[in-house]
Amino acid sequence: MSYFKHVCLVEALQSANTPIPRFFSDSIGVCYIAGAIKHDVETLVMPENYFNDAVFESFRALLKRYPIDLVGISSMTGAFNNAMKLALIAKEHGVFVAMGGFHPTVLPEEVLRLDCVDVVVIGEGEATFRELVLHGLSKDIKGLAYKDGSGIVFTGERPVIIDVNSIDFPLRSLRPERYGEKGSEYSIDTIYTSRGCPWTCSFCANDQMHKHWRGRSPENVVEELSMLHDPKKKKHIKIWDANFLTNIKRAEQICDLLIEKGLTNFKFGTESRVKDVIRGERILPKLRQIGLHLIGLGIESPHEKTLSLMNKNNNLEEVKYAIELTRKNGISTEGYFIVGHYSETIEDTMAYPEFAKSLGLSKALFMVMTPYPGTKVFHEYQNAGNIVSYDWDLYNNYSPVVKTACMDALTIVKIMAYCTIAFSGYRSVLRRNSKHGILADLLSRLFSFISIMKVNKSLTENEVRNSLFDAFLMYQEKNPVIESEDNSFSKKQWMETIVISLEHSPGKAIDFVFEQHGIRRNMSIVKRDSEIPTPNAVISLDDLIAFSRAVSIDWMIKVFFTGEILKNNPHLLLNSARFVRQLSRLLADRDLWRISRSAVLLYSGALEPDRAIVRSR
Ligand code: B12
Ligand code: SF4
Repeated sequence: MSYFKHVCLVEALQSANTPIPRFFSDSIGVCYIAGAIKHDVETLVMPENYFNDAVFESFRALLKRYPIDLVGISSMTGAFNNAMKLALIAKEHGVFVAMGGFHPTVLPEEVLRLDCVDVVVIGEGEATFRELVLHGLSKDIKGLAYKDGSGIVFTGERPVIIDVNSIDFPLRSLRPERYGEKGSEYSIDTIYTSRGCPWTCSFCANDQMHKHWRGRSPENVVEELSMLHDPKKKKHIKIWDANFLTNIKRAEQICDLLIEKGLTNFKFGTESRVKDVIRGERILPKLRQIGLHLIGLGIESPHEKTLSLMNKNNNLEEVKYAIELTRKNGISTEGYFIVGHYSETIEDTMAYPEFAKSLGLSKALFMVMTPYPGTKVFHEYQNAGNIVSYDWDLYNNYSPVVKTACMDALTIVKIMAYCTIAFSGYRSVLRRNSKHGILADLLSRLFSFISIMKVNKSLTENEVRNSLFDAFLMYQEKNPVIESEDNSFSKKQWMETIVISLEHSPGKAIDFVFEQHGIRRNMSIVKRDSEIPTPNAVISLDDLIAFSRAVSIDWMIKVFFTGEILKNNPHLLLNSARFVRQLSRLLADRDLWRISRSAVLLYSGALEPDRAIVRSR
């Protein structure tokens, strides 16, 4: 008979969720913990609603409904304040609280300073948590830290799990319904085919938790995938191993088995190291065959010196070659870059987007250097006095918590915005054939830049406005005129020059001027300092920020999820019962109406700026 019998597990939400669907968590970490104890307890539950504050209410309701005697909370650093809230709620109900995951593993003393946390599970939690459930708190269970009368007790290190095939599959069925799909049926889901990583990049906390690389056998992986496979519904499975391609032979065997068993109705995405892609050249066609469509590569910087300071163990030639290989094999690549390295200057950093473009990446994400506790960069930046904030809510890769020798925190944000703007380019805008098309395209780009900046709760609205505007001015200085790549516009002549202004405040604006000369088009960006009202379409940055406030991240996540599921499975729309259900759900969504109304106002306000005045009255 186990000591704890009624367990609730919950992954604390990141305080700031980036609106990038691939990075939304599927709570797999806690599903692993659930898998380890599923036969030992009478009650095993998880609260509803991952992506908004309703999780707290749902958690409270579970604590009232079941006789929960143990709550297990998972926390990364950026989620720690939410983890604390959950622990406080559990304590209000007098429940024993265990916390695990990256943040408590690295900073157990800090976590145990809270009265609402009873024990920290350090490292991989399956075996440790199971022993805790079975026997209750004991100094004989390795991998725990807890308080006793005289201070904090560390029970000794628990080694990582060597036989990773022995780990129970994550108990996906425990997850609550998410946008109409039950926990084991998620169309967008995560799998780990290995644990750990053989490398030690200076900014990564991997070696605090999962340590060296251990791969599951191909048979074991394919058994789990066969449970996820649905011939009628294409699922998007993220292979979120630290490095899926560490063992190429193993990856190839996984492909072979999937092909042999006909388990190929998947859309896979994964992350890898540049060198592993090169080593894996031979199997790229097979990876494509099983449905791999995207590989994320940590490129980090276009400067060799920085790469070597970060212990990246690859050079820029290899980066170019790896991307060429994936392109040849029909696999898209997404590059991750970190802005705010050591002694890189503003000029050095402004080279990022040009480099990213030259690589032919499908997407590039520019993030800011974030020194997660326990990493090498944490100590380096701390020793140099360069960490400017220990507010864990800001540890999300988009809010700068450091300064460098050459940039203060706000400059780092501006440069991040600059990189995003400069990478995104304007060639697609130039393909639009009407003023309406151009305006809609520009608005959606600006909205996505603002949405990423919104994650940064340390910025005031004024700072968001200034940073974005300054980033455009920096872009304008470097790129006063952008030419269309396409030269086939003779049949679709713009009738006139089209001008759209981005207004910072009265008398301070940037004009985007679109011109057509025969078969070519171009866009010039011109700074304008004049209070004389312009006859052009005007996008007010204030209106845009107000609009982005109206659209919650939670709502965006819902839209992205639904969009992704339908993109992978257009036939679902043809299923009339499902279609009617979807449609009626959509029409009943009040937020949709509210947001559509704000979007129409923003759009029409841009076309006829006077209407913006009417609206604000
Ligand atoms: C896969 C991965 C992701 C995935 C999945 C993340 C997720 N939430 O599950 C994706 C791509 C979505 C992702 C996104 C982000 N990630 Co990430 N990611 C990783 C990666 C590469 C591997 C992690 C892994 O192997 N997990 C395997 C699973 C089984 O482990 P686990 O979830 O940690 O759970 C185990 C233990 O932690 C423990 N445990 C966990 N919870 C609990 C709870 C209890 C009660 C107990 C007892 C035990 C326990 O037991 C579990 C089973 O062994 C690591 C780097 C690395 N190589 O480790 C970075 C890493 C975890 N990510 C990190 C970060 C910062 C992020 C982002 C915030 C970045 C961003 N803004 O985009 C987002 C956050 C997204 C989110 N909503 O959670 C940091 C975390 C550092 C920190 N101290 O917080 C890491 C370490 C990378 C780094 N920079 O150092 N990430
Ligand atoms: S960043 Fe990637 S390659 Fe580097 S140590 Fe972390 S998981 Fe390994």
